[in-house]
Amino acid sequence: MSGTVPGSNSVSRRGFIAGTGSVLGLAALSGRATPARAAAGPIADGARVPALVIGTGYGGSVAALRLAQAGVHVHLIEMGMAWDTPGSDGKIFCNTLEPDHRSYWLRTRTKAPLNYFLGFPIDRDISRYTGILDAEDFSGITVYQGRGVGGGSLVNGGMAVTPKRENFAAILPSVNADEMYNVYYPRANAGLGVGSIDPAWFDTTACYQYSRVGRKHAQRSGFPFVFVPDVYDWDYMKQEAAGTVTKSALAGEILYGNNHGKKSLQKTYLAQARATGRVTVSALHQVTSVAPASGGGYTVVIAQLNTSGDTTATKTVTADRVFFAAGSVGTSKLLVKLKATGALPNLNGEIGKGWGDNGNVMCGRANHLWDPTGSLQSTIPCSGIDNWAAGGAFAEVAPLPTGIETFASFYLSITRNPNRAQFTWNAAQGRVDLDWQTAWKQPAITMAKTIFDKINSKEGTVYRSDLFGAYKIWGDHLTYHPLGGAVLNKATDNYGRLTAYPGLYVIDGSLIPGNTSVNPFVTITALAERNIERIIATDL
Ligand code: FAE
Repeated sequence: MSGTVPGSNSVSRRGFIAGTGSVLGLAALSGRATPARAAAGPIADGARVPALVIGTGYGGSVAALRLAQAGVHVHLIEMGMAWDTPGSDGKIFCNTLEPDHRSYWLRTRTKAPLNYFLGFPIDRDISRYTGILDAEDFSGITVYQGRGVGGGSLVNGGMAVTPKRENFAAILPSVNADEMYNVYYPRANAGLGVGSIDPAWFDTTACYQYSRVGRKHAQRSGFPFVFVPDVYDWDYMKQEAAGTVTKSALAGEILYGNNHGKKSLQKTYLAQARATGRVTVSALHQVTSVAPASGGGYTVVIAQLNTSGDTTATKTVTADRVFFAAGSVGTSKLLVKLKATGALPNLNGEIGKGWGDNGNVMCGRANHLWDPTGSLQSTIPCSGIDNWAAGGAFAEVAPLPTGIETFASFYLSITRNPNRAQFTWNAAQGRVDLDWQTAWKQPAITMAKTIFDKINSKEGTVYRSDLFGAYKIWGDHLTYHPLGGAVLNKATDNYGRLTAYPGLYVIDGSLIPGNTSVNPFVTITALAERNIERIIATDL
């Protein structure tokens, strides 16, 4: 048996992957995978395990799959829900236009990223529940994150962008770019099931009228317009448009989960990992402490949660190795707290530093009446405007899927904002703070304006001022792309090892120093593939 799954040749030389894993994995990459067979779980109090992974986003899923293929039994610990059971409406996920208790993590009112329309607030009351999208407030910024088995892949737009090679040295300066572009980016793209829209369909389908208007305006101002790959199943979307399957992207589903079409990690890396039979997942389990155990390995304390967010049990387990994959914010908060409170005092002084927002800033433009963007808009963005080299901005042409004609063009810009923040332990409050300031978004706004001031001037249009408040143009209060806090080759060695503590690793977006020049999850996945390969080869 060759044991080869897409993009896994170097791990497969160990010959550990089960045949069923290959079959399920390939099915998964079609986007319509049968759910992988459920593994045993949740983790038992007092257990001793070889490898414990904190978090089930991109970094955690890559670590779980590759460790399991190498013969290691892996326990994935996830604070969010499993998201595998339909609610009373028969659906697992709720719609962006009709948010219910499933939408937000422990909030009693929604906190939509775009929270005004025509100048009026659109948030609504919901019941408190361990919902799928966390809008985590720090001073000066709200950080949006996915909560559940699959992490950010449950809520994100699926835009799967490999940065331009010429920008890579600024993204991860200590990493060999040849290896990344020859081996790990291709492996990540294959593992994630990345695909591209059919350009002929793009040119004719009603649901991308908004993108075509974006293309026209970009090109008339001389900006390169690019198609952006995605993990959404493009064939499924065509069938949605044809009315032959249940609609998801064309029915407003995105921020609170897609019931169909999107190849989230549940259908790709995690399905393959579970199919090895060596991976268990404990949902609604939150790691609160990691400290050296007296007999070797690490004592991990885990709070088991109910759907109100209350702790119903506290479990203490011992793990030979612990992988921090709780996302940039989750991993940084844990490590900063553990260093400051004496659980892991020898973590180095770089812990908590180098955090950035990937330069995210949003804006809308008001088009003329002869430039409608369409009442039917696919929630999956498929295009961008590239002004990175000249102006430091890459702007996604984003949907406004309201169901009515808005005559608005909407954009999420990723900019080269140089500002970096730090996480610190606030002993008085018993929590971790982030010192980001709202004014630190100004460079991002200036860079985004290099695109949109020019387009507005060329088209004779203006910015929308009704989407983020009454008379507020810039969505500068948030990020979707938290990065950094445990930066590679600073807080860790060049492969994510926390060297003061053998057997502790960081393997998620916290390794990346604040910016990826494009949407980040392909880079997070590729870096995790690189690091876990080295760790398996040398540490196990
Ligand atoms: P992540 O995926 O956040 O996974 C971390 C997991 O750890 C989560 O499931 C947490 O619930 C869990 N966790 C945290 N703390 C604990 C704890 N103490 N104990 C147990 N579990 C814990 O991390 N990126 C793109 O490239 N393209 C896009 O189109 C895109 N769109 C986005 C849209 C939205 C609305 C959002 C919020 C994000 C978007 N992103 C996008 C960002 C992307 O989802 C994000 O960079 C990755 O998910 C980060 O991957 P990590 O593995 O670092």
